[in-house]
Amino acid sequence: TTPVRLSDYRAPDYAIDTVSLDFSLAPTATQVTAQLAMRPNTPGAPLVLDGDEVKLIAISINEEYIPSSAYEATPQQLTIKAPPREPFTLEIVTEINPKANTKLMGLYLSNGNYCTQCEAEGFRRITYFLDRPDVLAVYTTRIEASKAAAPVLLSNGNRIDGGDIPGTTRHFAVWHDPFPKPSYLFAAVAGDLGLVEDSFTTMSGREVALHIYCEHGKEARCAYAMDALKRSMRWDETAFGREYDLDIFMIVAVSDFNMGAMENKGLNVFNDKYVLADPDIATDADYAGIETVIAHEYFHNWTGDRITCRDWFQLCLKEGLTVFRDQEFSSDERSRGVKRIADVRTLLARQFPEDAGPLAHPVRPEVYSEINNFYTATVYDKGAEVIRMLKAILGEDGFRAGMDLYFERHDGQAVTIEDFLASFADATGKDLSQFKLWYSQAGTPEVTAEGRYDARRQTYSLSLKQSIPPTPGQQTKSPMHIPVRFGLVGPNGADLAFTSATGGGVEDDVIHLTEAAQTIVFEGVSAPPVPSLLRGFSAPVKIATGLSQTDQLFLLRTDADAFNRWRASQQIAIQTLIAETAAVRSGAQSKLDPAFVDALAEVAEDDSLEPAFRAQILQLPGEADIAREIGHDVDPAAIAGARKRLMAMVASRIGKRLAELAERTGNVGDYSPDAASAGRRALANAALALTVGQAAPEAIGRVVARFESADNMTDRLAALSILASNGFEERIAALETFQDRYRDDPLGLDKWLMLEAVVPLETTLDRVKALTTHPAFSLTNPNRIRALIGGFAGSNQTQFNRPDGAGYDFFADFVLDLDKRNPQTAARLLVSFRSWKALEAGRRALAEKALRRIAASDSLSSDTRDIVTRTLA
Ligand code: BAL
Ligand code: ZN
Repeated sequence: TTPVRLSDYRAPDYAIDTVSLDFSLAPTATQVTAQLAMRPNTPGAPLVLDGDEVKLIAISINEEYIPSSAYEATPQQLTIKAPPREPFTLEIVTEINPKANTKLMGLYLSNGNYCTQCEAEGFRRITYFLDRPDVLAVYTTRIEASKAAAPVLLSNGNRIDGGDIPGTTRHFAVWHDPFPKPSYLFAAVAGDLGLVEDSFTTMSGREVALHIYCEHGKEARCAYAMDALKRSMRWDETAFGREYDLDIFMIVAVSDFNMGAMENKGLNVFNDKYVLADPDIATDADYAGIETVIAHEYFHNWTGDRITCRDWFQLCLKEGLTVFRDQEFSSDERSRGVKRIADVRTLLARQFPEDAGPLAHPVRPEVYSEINNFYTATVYDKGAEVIRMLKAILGEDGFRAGMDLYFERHDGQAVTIEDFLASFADATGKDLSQFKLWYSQAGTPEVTAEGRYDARRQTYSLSLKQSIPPTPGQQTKSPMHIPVRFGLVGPNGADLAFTSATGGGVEDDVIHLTEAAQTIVFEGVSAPPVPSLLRGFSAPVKIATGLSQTDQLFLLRTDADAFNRWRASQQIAIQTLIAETAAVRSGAQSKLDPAFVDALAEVAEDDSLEPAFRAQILQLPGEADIAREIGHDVDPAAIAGARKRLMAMVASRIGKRLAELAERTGNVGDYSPDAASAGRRALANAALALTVGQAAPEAIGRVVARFESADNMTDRLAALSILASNGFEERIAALETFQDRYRDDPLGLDKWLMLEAVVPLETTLDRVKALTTHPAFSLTNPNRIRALIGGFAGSNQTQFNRPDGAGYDFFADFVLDLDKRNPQTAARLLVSFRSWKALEAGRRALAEKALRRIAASDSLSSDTRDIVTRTLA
């Protein structure tokens, strides 16, 4: 495939004002009749429509069939050579095969129900179309199907007609969406589904019907999603002044879905794992995930649907912004400080490695071969960080004024990052030209800080430097605008005042770092401070503060910023674990220092702190976190060994205290998914996980007892996860019990598959291989694949990276096979190799060999071809 470049963007030659679709549904031969009201922007230009595996049945212009010499049709394209120069109606009849559609793009069957996924380029698998986001049309959709097989018929907008078709066993429904939209937001669903109904009154007093559709029998599991939806609708009114606009809002939960969910106008389609919850099947984290995804898709109604992207390079325009909005929503609904820690954990785990490896790309990429591969942590999560920085720079009021102007100016349009930033610049009078580099320069900026206190002058000077490492296609970079939120922590733990700050760039508690190097001199500082920098993680950068462990322990105990207390604990742990990894590799004695472990216990037992925050402090960096920080010549076995030594020391030194803490925090009472109860469970489970490092029978027994007595999925899974992730013998019986309990429940079985895959033992590879033929597994369901294969490659550092390369070989075989059925899911799995260049030489060579074997296949999809090529480059 030829790469697509941002610089080649051209407005479309034709506009499509209205689209009238008529679906006659049948599993293997669905007929689609599309009537398009076409208007030439470039009269006389050939009309080139996109297609993908569609069969053309008939074509007419202004109700007259056109001769076959007037057009060229392939399954990938339909070209009308000389269309009318005046507006005209184009009618196209196509035939598609939903049953054979294993790519899960376009119209497909999931558990016998018809559903669609059109973003990014799936609509062209339904009919020939100008399948690009800057072609906005008003859609009317008629769906006709067997009444018995598909009593429910849904599409975007409001339902305007429907009924039986006399003399047949079929019926129909007609939906009309008055809001112009691009084809990627089209959706249709038909099937036999259960329904949960509710309603919402908007801020202007309009009544909106809320419908959630799911598999029959699962209705009771939709209650939390419905509640989250209503809270999201209210929040968007209060926080952004955004009101819902149709008479009905629908969510459909399906079991086969490539992504988390999809924001189709008025008809969101969801992966069922982001809708269905009850205490027996969902963990606290699942509940939080449902809340976030429900909110995210709903918020897209304004940031994505009402205002959409001009082209796919602008994906972050809707995704980064909408992730920011869902993060803010969850922060307001839960604990802001703890939510920030959780979001930064995700950013560090997913985006930082991407930015540091061969797949690095800017938040707004400038070239792509396959757009499906750009639904990345960089576009989503770093994209959200960019919005957060914009808010930090403009302030609360300036940010809101810019958002208001953006909504006012661009409602109903398909726009760019330039349009977005212009709204903020115009609303606030600020120059955002340097800030804009965040959209075009890839790579994680590295900031160093050095401070010096002058007791005689009572001054503190802080020198900050920034540099951005090279990334593919970008060797040199310019300094960025980095907002560094800060405090100068005095000896008693309170922030010190200062009378003035010279050297540029300080506004309230933010240093605006805009040069490659900047020295700020604070005057009137009464005592030597410990600088607390990047509070709340105010910018997605790496920072080297040069602080001693003593200073970091001081921040851990006293910093007014909860985020930086957490950050200090992680930094100390990471530095300790890096040193210990080196010790393991060189066969040296343990170098672990107990001071940090004692501080951990102190914070964990501090009842003045939120339990959820203390739980975060107790979650020590995982093997992947350590690997990321080491960054090169990574030996996963040595890292695991170092972590094991630390866990052993933690258990021996503070295990008893933590067991008691778990005991007194763990019994929360009847299960409720609220943030406070979830926080207490998280603290108890995190404490329990740190008691088993010596593999003492008593400690393991306590975990087994917790597994057996758990009355909710959170505690059950937490205990089972301790047994599995430590490879304890006791896991075998417990995994068996768990599997049996959830025998008929795919979402429960996913958790089981995942835990089987993360056991850090040599036997795991064979176990995973065997499980690919287990009845609970399915080669066509993305959730099963992500649980078992994704769990193995993404969360089992030692066994995926086996020194003999057998983990890579198995994984490569699996990806090659999956690529034939579902290229999008195969390509996403393959991203597990994104850090292969950072491995030590032996594993690196074996990983490269597996990647080259994938690359050598001549039947790769464009999705997998793109990932493997860039990964190897
Ligand atoms: N637009 C794809 C799914 C999502 O980000 O909401
Ligand atoms: Zn989104």
